[in-house]
Amino acid sequence: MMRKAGEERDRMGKIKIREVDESEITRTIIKKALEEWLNLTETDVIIAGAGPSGLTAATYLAKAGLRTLVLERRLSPGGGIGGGGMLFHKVVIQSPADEIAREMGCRLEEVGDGLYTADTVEVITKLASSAIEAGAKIILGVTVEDLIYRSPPPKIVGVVIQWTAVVESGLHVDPIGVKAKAVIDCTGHQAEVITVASEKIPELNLFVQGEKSMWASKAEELTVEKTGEVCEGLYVAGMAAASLHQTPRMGPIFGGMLLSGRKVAELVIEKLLRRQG
Ligand code: 48F
Repeated sequence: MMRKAGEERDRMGKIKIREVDESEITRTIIKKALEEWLNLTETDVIIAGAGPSGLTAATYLAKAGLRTLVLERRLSPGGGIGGGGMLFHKVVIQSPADEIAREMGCRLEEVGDGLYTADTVEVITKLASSAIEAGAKIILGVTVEDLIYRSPPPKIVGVVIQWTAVVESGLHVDPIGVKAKAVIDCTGHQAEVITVASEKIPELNLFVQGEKSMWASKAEELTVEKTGEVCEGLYVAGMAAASLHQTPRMGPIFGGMLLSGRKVAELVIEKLLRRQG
């Protein structure tokens, strides 16, 4: 019988599993989660949304040595990747974003000159594990519901967060604030963080116009072009940039999301690391 190192069996050959006390499990979870949260109350970069743009940005930011926290409302990363195209389990990625996907470990199948496809679950897991291995922290079940700001001149210095379960229950529970040197809205089509900023910080003069109808190529190009700093401390990437700047949607092609995530990471790195020497 194959026996793994450290695996003990009783006389009947049954695997002996370590006994655990319920309170030990509880203590471990609370202690370790709180230890991490205490270190996350003030960080370098907060990314709202763990879709393709957010996960890509997180990988490059963490690789550059910035303390990067990704807050995702749902209980799984991936955003719109999981739905593929109308639930068909494939996404399409075009050059030059295939290089980014490969760098993250995605296996791509070439289906045309410079056009590639990949399985949705593979893209989600590889983007998420790249971000984690680079050192980013992804926390699920947390909704970014507002911003922390200073003025004048207006400057974003953090986010206001709440458990998604609390938001959805409708209970009145005060949220908490987490500070960061840069906040990136990667919340997708709704551009939720920028929308809150436009409603609650009028001096920013922001207006979220909403995306236009589909035009895949133009949309990919413009999403990357419009990715960038919105005001001091606040950045936008992915479909949130399309919503803010009223550029077209592109459907289930993801090259622009990866390029947008990389671009916003480069801008933040430039601002936080290079310009400060
Ligand atoms: O929607 P999503 O995938 O955004 P993206 O990175 O990519 C867009 C594409 O998936 C696709 C497309 C082009 O290929 O059209 O739609 O721009 O990921 C956004 C993530 O943000 C989370 C949401 O659950 C999703 O996983 N999210 C949205 N609002 C919040 C949030 C919020 N307020 N706080 C935390 N997470």
